[in-house]
Amino acid sequence: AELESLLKNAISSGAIEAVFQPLVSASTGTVTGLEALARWRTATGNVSPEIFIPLAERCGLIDALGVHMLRTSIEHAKNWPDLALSVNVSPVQLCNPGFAAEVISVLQELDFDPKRLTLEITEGVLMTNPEQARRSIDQLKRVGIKFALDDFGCGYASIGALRQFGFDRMKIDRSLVSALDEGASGADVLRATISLATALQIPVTAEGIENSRQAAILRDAGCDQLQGYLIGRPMSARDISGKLREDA
Ligand code: G
Ligand code: G
Ligand code: NA
Ligand code: MN
Repeated sequence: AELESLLKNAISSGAIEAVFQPLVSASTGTVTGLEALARWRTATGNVSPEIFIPLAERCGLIDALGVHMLRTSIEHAKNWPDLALSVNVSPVQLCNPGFAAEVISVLQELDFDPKRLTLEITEGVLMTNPEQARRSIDQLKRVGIKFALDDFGCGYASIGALRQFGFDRMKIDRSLVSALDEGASGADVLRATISLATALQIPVTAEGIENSRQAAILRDAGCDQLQGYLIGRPMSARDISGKLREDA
């Protein structure tokens, strides 16, 4: 209960910040987008999103946290006009009937092109509340927002769901990527997954790339976008601006 009121305070006071992790073109290595990730820094240390996101979901704070993350990351992204922005959305938010209208009004208020925005969602919501998920996704796709199916391969998401819900991109979970270091079958599973997505004309991002051998396998297997510590860690907005200047 105490953590809950601290979280509520952190959201309203702006103590929850966005960091940004680069998404690069697999063929050229150019940064084409950034994924916003939430960070909560307190006087006594950082609280992991693995703790405070589920907490926010349980205690009814995820809508406020989600809108805060959308706003702050868009405000920063206005400094990087050539890049796409990806924001994570909790299944709980997507099931809220007011979600789509709220996202659209934030974009209008901040004058941000919806075509630059990708919302990353995990598969859970597609099973628990498919009707509401579809309504939200359809409404947001109509204004030009894109959707990525996050953490693909670590749960039950089917290739069918990719097509059914109109996903624009698939993100391969980092557990599948790290399996490349553990034996030959890892690469076969990845190649099969990527070729199914490619057959549906859905581009694939691989996340969690930590070494150049993984990057080479994924590039050869047809991923068009790469992400991970090898390419860039999540960084403050200031560090991202510095990196972009270096790359230019
Ligand atoms: O940033 P990190 O890799 O520590 O994130 C841990 C988990 O928290 C990941 O599953 C990530 O998707 C999730 N997460 C991070 N930031 C956000 C956010 O702004 N919104 C939601 N819903 N999840 C987030
Ligand atoms: O669930 P989602 O894919 O949004 O989670 C992103 C999380 O993965 C973030 O917490 C981020 O810090 C972490 N992450 C990003 N790249 C790497 C990586 O190369 N290796 C590991 N271990 N974690 C990563
Ligand atoms: Na994500
Ligand atoms: Mn992911």
